[in-house]
Amino acid sequence: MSDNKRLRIAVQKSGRLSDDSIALLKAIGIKLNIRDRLLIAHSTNQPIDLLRVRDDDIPGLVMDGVVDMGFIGENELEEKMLERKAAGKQADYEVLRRLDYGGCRLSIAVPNEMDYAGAKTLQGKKVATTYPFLLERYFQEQNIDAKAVMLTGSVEVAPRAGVADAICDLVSTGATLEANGLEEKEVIFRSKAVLIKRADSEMSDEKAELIARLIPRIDGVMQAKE
Ligand code: PRT
Ligand code: ZN
Repeated sequence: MSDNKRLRIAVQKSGRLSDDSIALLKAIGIKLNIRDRLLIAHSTNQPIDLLRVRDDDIPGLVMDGVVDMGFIGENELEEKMLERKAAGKQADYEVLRRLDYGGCRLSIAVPNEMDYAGAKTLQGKKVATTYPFLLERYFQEQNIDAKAVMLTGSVEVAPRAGVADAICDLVSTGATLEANGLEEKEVIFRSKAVLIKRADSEMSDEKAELIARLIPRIDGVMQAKE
């Protein structure tokens, strides 16, 4: 890790984005020696190291220049960007490519029995979410005075538990909402995985050239899948 000449790429250690991100790196010819418990994986044929972390940490690692690139869901990226801006922290990054996996939407859902007549119904209500900054932005855009209640897990049970009136959570098939007696009402953000790069100018020419060689290969792999 201390070798600053090697390109550092952050990937989710274990979760929905891990397998597709690693598969993409392998498909563009990067040989990786990944050992399950280890934070770092070195490529055996390229000057590249993988940093394997929780997805929540990836935007900050890129924005702080700790890693050169990262694979992340746009939902997490946008939320962290808003959070950092609110805290007066540097929040710049560059999107290199939008990828073809990790698709989902961040939606507001309400209990089946709620009399819902548009977003205004949420006025004065509490909405449980893991994405308070994205949700607050939506409330502002819609001129709704409602409260985002932060929960890092089990968001979908919040209404039944009496913690909130509605929820705002990621949805892909909708099965989780249905199983919890909730109905999707408003899509507030559509997300896919993206490959991002640090935006500062500190990057060496060697690293910039390596990235410039990798990107067309990513395009090739994505085109081949279409
Ligand atoms: O441990 P770590 O912090 O790294 O992982 P995590 O638990 O925070 O994230 P993870 O692996 O669950 O998700 C990583 C990223 O995958 C998310 O940030 C999204 O960009 C993307 N993604 C795509 C999803 C989903 N689809 C998804 N369906 N992330 C979460 N879900 C969850 C959702 O929160 C809900 O609980 O799946 C459930 C809903 O799914 P359906 O199919 O029932 O609608
Ligand atoms: Zn996470």
